[in-house]
Amino acid sequence: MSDILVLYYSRHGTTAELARQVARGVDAVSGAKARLRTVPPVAARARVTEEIVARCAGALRSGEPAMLMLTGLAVRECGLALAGRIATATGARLIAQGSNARIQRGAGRVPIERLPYPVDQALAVLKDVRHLILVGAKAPVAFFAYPDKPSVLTPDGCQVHQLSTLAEDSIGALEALADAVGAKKNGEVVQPPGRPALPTGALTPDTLAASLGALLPEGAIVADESVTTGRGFFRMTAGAPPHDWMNNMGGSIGLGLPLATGAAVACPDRKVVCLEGDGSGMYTLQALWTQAREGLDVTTVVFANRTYAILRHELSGVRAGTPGPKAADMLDIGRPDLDWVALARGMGVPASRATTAEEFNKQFAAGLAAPGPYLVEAVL
Ligand SMILES: Cc1ncc(C[n+]2csc(CCOP(=O)(O)OP(=O)(O)O)c2C)c(N)n1
Ligand SMILES: [Mg+2]
Repeated sequence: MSDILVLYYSRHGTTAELARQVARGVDAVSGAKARLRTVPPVAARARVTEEIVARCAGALRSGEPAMLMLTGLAVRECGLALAGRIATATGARLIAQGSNARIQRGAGRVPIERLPYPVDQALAVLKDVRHLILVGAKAPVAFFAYPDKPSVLTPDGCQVHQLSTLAEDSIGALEALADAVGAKKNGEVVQPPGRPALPTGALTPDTLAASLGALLPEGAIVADESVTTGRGFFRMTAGAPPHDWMNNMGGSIGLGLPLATGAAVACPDRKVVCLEGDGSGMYTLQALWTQAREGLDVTTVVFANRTYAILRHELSGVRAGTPGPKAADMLDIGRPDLDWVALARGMGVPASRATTAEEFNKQFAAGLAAPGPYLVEAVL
């Protein structure tokens, strides 16, 4: 029988003793020999050079339109506060990368929008920028190559300055840049509190956004795989009480439900809200059973538009012509329609179906009020 390795962090004095106990347990149960190893401390992030900070400060002082594009630690509360001070001092605009692992947002924090996914919208946002300063972010490019549209989203004549990479110390870099441009402590403009009114009428991406904005609880953790339905969710939730927002980072699928499950395990004292596309949700719906079994406090909303809407948009974006019946059928997830209420209940999660904004408001609020998992199928 091979040895079993027990890894532990040695940050606390009691950890080593606990790890020894675990190892003795492993020995007793498995008959194997447990070996103990400490996990090496996480290496400090590399600091950026003074030259880079000076170059970025020069760009900000040039008088030409500048923008900071942020991600990683720079879109947590403290990074955003520093970026906000720099914006106040220099007139630079702020934007987050299109995908961000975790943004801290809501009332009292420096508000930030993400670079839009659709190429035309992204081009419009970046059109006048002459200096783009990347803080942990990568230079923006289109997700796909579309005929007659650029892949590089920055306009001609825009200089791109990399203040810090994702692996580097973005917070230290922002502190140094704030000093270099004479940004004032507490000079940042923060988001005032404000919620939209509860929406009425048809259930649409806009009314869903308003309902989220009206009801999102303080301290919520949002796991967002809403794909096309959620593109306007940021605007309507900007003034909600402080919360964390986690996005899918790329072209993978099925992240939302397990991400919400993990967040609820990690933070049992916070409400987790999972925003899930119906197509994406089908890849990992067994996470609902874990939520039921572990009594996890997750309210899931499934956007039942009965289609892979994004792939329809992409097909027309690459000018593939009008899809024939076979191609169209590949993008459709009806026939039969998925019954998310039955799927959720079948895994032990109480659920209901909303077809109007009024129904959604009531059911989403009920889900939030329940201490365990709940699922709302929002029929679009
Ligand atoms: C593993 C994998 N398979 C397929 C895809 C292609 N894909 C991207 S988004 C998507 C469907 C998203 O559908 P849904 O969650 O219903 O959101 P909607 O587009 O309807 O808003 C698919 C199939 C992918 N990105 N990864
Ligand atoms: Mg869909």
